[in-house]
Amino acid sequence: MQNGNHALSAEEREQFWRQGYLGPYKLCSSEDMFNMHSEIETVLETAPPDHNQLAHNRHLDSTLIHNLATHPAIVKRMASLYGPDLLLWRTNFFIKEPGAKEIPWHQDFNYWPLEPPIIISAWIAVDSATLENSCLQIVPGSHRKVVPHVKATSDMAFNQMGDLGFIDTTTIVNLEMQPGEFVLFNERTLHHSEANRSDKRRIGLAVRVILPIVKVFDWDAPEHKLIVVHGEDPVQFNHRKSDPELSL
Ligand SMILES: O=C(O)CCC(=O)C(=O)O
Repeated sequence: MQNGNHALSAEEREQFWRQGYLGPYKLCSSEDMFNMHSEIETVLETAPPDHNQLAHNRHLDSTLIHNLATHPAIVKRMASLYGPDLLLWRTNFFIKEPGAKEIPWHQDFNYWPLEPPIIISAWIAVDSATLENSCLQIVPGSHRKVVPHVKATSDMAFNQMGDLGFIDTTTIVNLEMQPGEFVLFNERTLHHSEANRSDKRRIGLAVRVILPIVKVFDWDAPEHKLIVVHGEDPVQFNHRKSDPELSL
């Protein structure tokens, strides 16, 4: 994996506040990511110790996923934007096999029990993500407006979606990425991915990081714990895990 100075410039920070996203940046080479594939596939086929959701929170039991989610290329950039104290809340794999449904336009904070709802996500390309196999798409600047969410149509992968009457998709950015690249976006940045109409699988790993002042209300298993990934947790509003107990 890559090392180096990952602090963001003033210009990049300004771009994040203006556009609601940054990147793609490189976490590791495509070859390095390719070499992780078989272990990632093993993780996705192995039941986690404390819940049965194969695609969620595998950083809690897999050293590899933990190391990807907490890589300095991600965490240092997040700290450049949000200050030194950061907690890893969750990770989720988004696995889009050929034929997988569209993920509707949405703002993440609509779904999550966070108070205040401040969160930054990194989305890491495990497979190459192209327009053909339904890469992530975003609307730059959309984070400055709250969009109402409504019941999603049955062709969507989620139950709720942003109301299309409030979404201007004329300025979409297609976040095509090589394996090992990632982007950052915030809780209100509108994002989406088409149905996967190709014959190529597309896996992404989303990493959700909050500030210590953000309280997570009921969501995961009661025993779910957050991890300090940078700085410290001076307020201790959330259950924390001090040392990850990794088994895979
Ligand atoms: O991977 C996708 O297509 C959607 C990802 C997403 O909705 C997210 O990371 O919040």
